Amino acid sequence: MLPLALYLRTRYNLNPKFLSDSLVIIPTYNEKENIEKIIEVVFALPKAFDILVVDDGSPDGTAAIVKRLQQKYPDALHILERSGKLGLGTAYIAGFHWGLARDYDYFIEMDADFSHNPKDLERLYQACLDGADVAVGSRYVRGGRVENWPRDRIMLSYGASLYVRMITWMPVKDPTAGFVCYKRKVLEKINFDKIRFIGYAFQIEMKFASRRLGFKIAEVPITFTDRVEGDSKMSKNIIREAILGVMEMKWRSFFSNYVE
Ligand SMILES: Nc1nc2c(ncn2[C@@H]2O[C@H](COP(=O)(O)OP(=O)(O)OP(=O)(O)O)[C@@H](O)[C@H]2O)c(=O)[nH]1
Ligand SMILES: [Mg+2]
Repeated sequence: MLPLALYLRTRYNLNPKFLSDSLVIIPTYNEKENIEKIIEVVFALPKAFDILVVDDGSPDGTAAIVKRLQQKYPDALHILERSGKLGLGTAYIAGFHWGLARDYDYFIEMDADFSHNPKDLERLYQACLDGADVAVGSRYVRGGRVENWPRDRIMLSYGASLYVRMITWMPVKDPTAGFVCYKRKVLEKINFDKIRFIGYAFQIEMKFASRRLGFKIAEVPITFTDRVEGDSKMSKNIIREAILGVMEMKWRSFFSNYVE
């Protein structure tokens, strides 16, 4: 199937939907500097990935760029538009629902800002083929790296991962990672109504839920690079949400799982 996809793509500039079993979900808020480039890089990979952009009404016109590109990739590029900035977590959940209603087997979360290298998509996918239910692109396993982040941002991120591991006992070295491949069966099992976080801590909770439900999580070392273009959306609120929220999440898990 793979060589056929490559042939059709290079020879006829086709990216037929039926050839892709994987959906890359990219949430966007004001990513006009990055979105076109990242879409092109994903579609230039040897393996066929479909893309769903979940845009929260970006004032900078990110959605219009995606819609223009849809004319070039009508079968493989999709967009879900929401009315305003509703948070990363709910953007992903909307994307999961969209993809689950279609016949994808693998769902990959990826940022638009090139912090996640699209070339690693295939390694995450491969880890799932090799037996993981959830493959995490990890900065903090052997071979993983962070590039261009100021020291305090690395400390914050690494500190957060230690804190999460201490509270949750989750054997995941990079629990806040946002570059993750989920098998369909994981997303089918998790009841998204039980996911409380709507901001960045959503990433922690998704891994926690997967683990709580007995799914196998593997970490794949990646190099994470700070965004070069566009603006950060990180804020103090995000950090506040996470500190208490992680404790609450652990507490709740004694009484309920993520199914009902
Ligand atoms: N749809 C949607 N996307 C969001 C929202 N918040 C952030 N994003 C996107 O989620 C991805 C990750 O956000 P970033 O701002 O890169 O967060 P970060 O990597 O922690 O911080 P910086 O790289 O320093 O900006 C990017 O593609 C953002 O455009 C949101 O509320 N809704
Ligand atoms: Mg980023």
